Amino acid sequence: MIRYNPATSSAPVPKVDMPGTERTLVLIKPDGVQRQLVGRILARYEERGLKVVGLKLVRVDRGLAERHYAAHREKPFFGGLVDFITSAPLVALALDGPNAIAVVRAINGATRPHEAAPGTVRGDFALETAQNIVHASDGPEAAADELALWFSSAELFDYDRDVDRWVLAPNE
Ligand code: FUP
Repeated sequence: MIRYNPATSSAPVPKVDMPGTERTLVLIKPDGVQRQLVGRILARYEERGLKVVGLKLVRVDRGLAERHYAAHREKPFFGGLVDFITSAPLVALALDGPNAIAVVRAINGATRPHEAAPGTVRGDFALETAQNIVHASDGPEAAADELALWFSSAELFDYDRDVDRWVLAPNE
């Protein structure tokens, strides 16, 4: 089959349908904002090709923080985690792309920063598990739940980017 080549084709750019596209939630937590790392971290997702479809600065209340971390409610670190995430504004991000959930988790690195590879957000910027800079959804179900928790539908944007023809493979 002949593949569309954006470098040589004069044909209209085909609409890029993105099978396998996922949407995931990222939080740049209060430590990331306080340490003035928002731009650098956001750039990592953007440079990889992921599309920002939601973005806001939020001072989260305890109710939302407790719902977000409900899976950890019984853990000894739960109280400290909620205190930390409510202590100052954070950045909530919704990102789209092929395999976005796994791609973002790989960019962020391991939960425990001493296990995070250099080149990852946590491997480059964090030392402590309790202050590990970023959160990202860990699967499709968590992503759907967390996106609904953090963003209203009016805060999420579906739009095309011209660059997508250079980032995303066309449909077979
Ligand atoms: P992750 O999905 O990488 O954010 O990791 P977890 O869901 O396992 O943990 C959520 C958050 O709980 C971490 F970002 C930090 C905090 N945590 C601790 O403070 N201590 C721990 O031992 C484990 C997690």
